[in-house]
Order: sequence, then structure tokens, then C-alpha cells
Amino acid sequence: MLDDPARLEEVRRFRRSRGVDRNVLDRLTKLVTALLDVPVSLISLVEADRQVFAGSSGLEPPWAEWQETPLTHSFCQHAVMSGAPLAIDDAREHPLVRGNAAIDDLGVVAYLGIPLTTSTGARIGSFCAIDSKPRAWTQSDVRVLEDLAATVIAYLEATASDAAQPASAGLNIAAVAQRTGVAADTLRKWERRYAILRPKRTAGGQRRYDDVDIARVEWLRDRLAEGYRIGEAAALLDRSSVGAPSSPEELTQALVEAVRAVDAARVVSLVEQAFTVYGVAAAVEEIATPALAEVAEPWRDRPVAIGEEHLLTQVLRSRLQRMLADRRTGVRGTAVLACAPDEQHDLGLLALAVLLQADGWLVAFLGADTPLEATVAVVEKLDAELLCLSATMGTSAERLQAELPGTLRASTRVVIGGAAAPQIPRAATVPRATRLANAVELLQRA
Ligand code: B12
Repeated sequence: MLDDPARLEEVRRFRRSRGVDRNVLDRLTKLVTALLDVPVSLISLVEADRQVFAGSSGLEPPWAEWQETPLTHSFCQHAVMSGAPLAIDDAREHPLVRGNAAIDDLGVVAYLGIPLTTSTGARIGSFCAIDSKPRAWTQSDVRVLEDLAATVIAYLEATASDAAQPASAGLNIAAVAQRTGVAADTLRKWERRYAILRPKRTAGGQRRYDDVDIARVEWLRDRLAEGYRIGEAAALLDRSSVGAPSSPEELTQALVEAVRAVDAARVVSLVEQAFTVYGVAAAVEEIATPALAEVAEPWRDRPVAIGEEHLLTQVLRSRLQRMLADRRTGVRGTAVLACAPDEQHDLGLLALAVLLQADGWLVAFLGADTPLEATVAVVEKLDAELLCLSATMGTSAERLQAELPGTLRASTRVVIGGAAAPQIPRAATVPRATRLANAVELLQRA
């Protein structure tokens, strides 16, 4: 099975892809070491005679330098062959791996691996967590690793197809029917009754199916051929990796459910998936913002909802702050970012800080509730070219309106944003931007 040519071709496709950023995959393994409290995590691509680490964290020399091992040292090959999560509590006593050389040479004692399955169904490798002492893996450990394995696949597929050619517009229903052998009427029924297919629509209302949709159709077709009823297969698909949330809408929904269940580990992995696959602006605006609005909706009725909202806010904040800590020199100049006095809502501004930093600004993020005279003092001390202010509450917008005139030097550009920015008359002469990507673009045109 390991030397199946179609599988090896898929492995090579992802290994060759120029779009894949090793740092992203390393960061996902680092996240696993933190979430599962293990010393080592690997994203291993299994070839016919060796495994190559596309991402890794915690490896000791010489493996850290080599980033590969022969199959004599591979547990991941077994996860690939079985196609199911492989949980080994103590390798020294496990019949499958008892004699594996990784036990002595890499110190592997406990192993949890999730096969990495592409949308074509090829199992290219495994995402694993490794401990140097025995460990009883829990359902929650498996779920966290499954979510992050789905993130790895979504990332690899997005970057590999980006690098190959511009994304196709998708297939129409007749083409999908021909390719999969599932009649067009059946496809429409699956979409309507079970909501398991969500093709995009053209301006004229025609369905357009992407690779993920097609993989789902093929997966369902194969289960029906095995004797499953469509309802059962649809329920299974929901839980399988092919059915892992992939569109922004699905991620928003999954995030809301995880927050409502107060499942912190799942919230972290879904947020990670959102940022890795969609980037900061879309993750914040298209996934996190609607999720926050939905989670906060029943504030008045359910006190626990406040805690749930705080959980999501904190996970987002820590993801964004981690990115902001990755300091670079500012080639565009210095930007100071601060919320209006009394303003606690600073997530949007934090996301803007991350994007500006990535775009080449040296960023000083002052955050929530900053007195305007303090903000202005920092602007002057840093001789900053740019000041970004944020106001969500009507009252803090009023404070900005009252205190802003006269306090700023002409050489400093000011941009005001946040939900209440349009309420500030002064802002009519100051550029305002609400969408993050537009704001960054606007500020490039200095
Ligand atoms: C999370 C949240 C909180 C968190 C904030 C955590 C944090 N560190 O940010 C906490 C719990 C602290 C909080 C507190 C309060 N909140 Co609140 N909160 C929210 C919630 C659920 C989400 C807001 C959010 O973060 N959205 C996501 C971010 C990314 O969006 P954003 O801030 O709009 O930013 C976007 C743009 O505006 C833009 N942007 C933002 N700033 C800037 C700046 C520049 C320069 C640019 C270019 C762009 C830009 O970029 C972002 C991406 O597009 C909203 C509900 C909702 N439907 O919005 C209520 C909401 C904003 N809160 C509300 C209220 C009433 C409060 C409290 C008064 C509650 C209370 N009774 O204590 C306090 C206010 C405290 C204060 N003085 O500020 C109201 C505001 C009503 C109003 N307009 O007056 C809302 C709308 C809830 C509601 N429906 O009533 N809240």
C-alpha cells in the first residue's frame, strides 16, 4: 500500500509545492506540543522507504537536522496504512511497534497519529504527537489532533493549488455527475435534504462545485456502495476528516458550537485553522466576527454566554498577539495604534496592528482604553508617521470627537476605524476605513 504510485504522486505533489511555508507547519506542530503537553510533534509525509518531516517541533539532534528517518523508525507508516487514528499508550508493549527502532533512537514511548488524507482520498502521511513516557491518550487529544490534521490538509491543498494555477471556477452539476457517476437529481437531493454539499452559485444561480465538494460526493458514493444508507453516510461524513469545516461559514458555525460547549482546545484548533487557511483579515472578518456576534447574541438571557464570549475573545487575542510578537523592522515607518478613552473593544485594532506589521510598519500597539494625551505623547516620542484610533462605543467616539482636535501634529497621518467611527464628524476629514485589507491598502498609498 505504501508504494501505491497514485499515493506517492500525491506525496510528491505536496513536497514539491513552492507555496508551502515550512514555518506554518512547524507552528502547527508547536501548537500540538502545547495543547497536548508533549515534547515532540511531527507532520510526517510517508514515502515508500522513508518518512520526511514537513513540519516538526521538539526533535533532538541529529533528527532535528535530518528531518527524516527510514521506515525502520516510523510509527506514522502504520497510521497511513490503517487510515484511522493510531493511539499507542506504551510502544514497548504494543505488538505493532514493539521492535521499532524509534523507541531506542528517538525515545518514542507514547504515540498518537492521525492520517493525513487529501481530497482525492490519498493518505500521504500522519500528524502525530509523541511522548517519551507512557500516556493514556483521551478522546479529546484525538479530537484536537484531528482538527489540526484537517488544518494541515486544507493548508497544503490551498497552497498547492494556488502554486499550480489560478483556482478554477469549479465544475457545474452535469460535469460533477459525469465525473462521479452520481446523477444530478441525486446531487440536488443530497444538498437539499442533508446539507452535506454547499456548492457556490454563479451570478446566474448555477451551481459550481469545488474539489472539496467533489471529494465529498465521491466519499458518499463509495459509502453507499458499501451498503450504508444515505442518512447514515451523511452523519458519518460530518465527523470524518473530509467533512471537517472548510468554508468560512462552516468554520464560524463550528467555532460557535465549540465555544458554546466551552471546548477550549477545539476553539484553539479551529481558530488556528481559520488563520492558517484564510489569513488574518478573512479569519477575523469572515469567521471570528460573525462567531463573536452569534455567541454574544443571548447575553441578556444566559449569563454563561458572557464567559463563552470571553473564551473566544481570549483565544483570538492570544493568536493575534503571538503574531505581533514576531517583530520586524519597519520599512514603511512607525505606526501607533490605540483605542479611544474608555474603549475596551480592541480586537479589530489588534488585527490591524498585525496586518500593518506584516506590511512593513514598525508597530506600537497601545490597546484598549488609552487616554488621548498618552497616545499623542507616544506618537511624538516615536515621531510616528501614522496613528490609528479605534472606537466601537458611541460614548468613546464622542470622547475622540471632543479631544482630538488640536492635539495632533500635521506630519502624523490619522486613521479612525471601529464600528462607531462613522459617528465622528471630525472623521470626515480623516480617512476612515472599516475593512482591514482596505485599510492596509489605503495606508500603503502614503
Ligand atoms: C467582544 C465584545 C466585547 C469584549 C471586547 C474584548 C476586546 N478586547 O475587544 C468585552 C467583553 C470587553 C466587551 C465589553 C463591552 N461591550 Co462589547 N461586544 C463584544 C462583541 C461580542 C464583539 C466585538 C468584536 O470584537 N468584534 C470583532 C472585531 C474584529 O470587530 P470590530 O471591533 O468592529 O473591528 C472591525 C472593524 O471595525 C475594523 N476596525 C476596528 N478598529 C479599527 C481601527 C482602524 C484604524 C481601522 C482602519 C479599522 C478598525 O477592523 C475590524 C475588522 O473589520 C460585540 C457584539 C457585536 N455584534 O459586535 C459587543 C458590543 C460591541 N459590545 C457592546 C457593549 C454594550 C459592551 C459593554 C458596554 C457591555 C457592558 N455592559 O459592560 C462593554 C463596554 C466596555 C467599554 N467601555 O468599551 C455593544 C456595543 C453597542 C454600542 N455600539 O454602543 C455590542 C455591539 C454588543 C451589543 N449588541 O449590544 N465587549
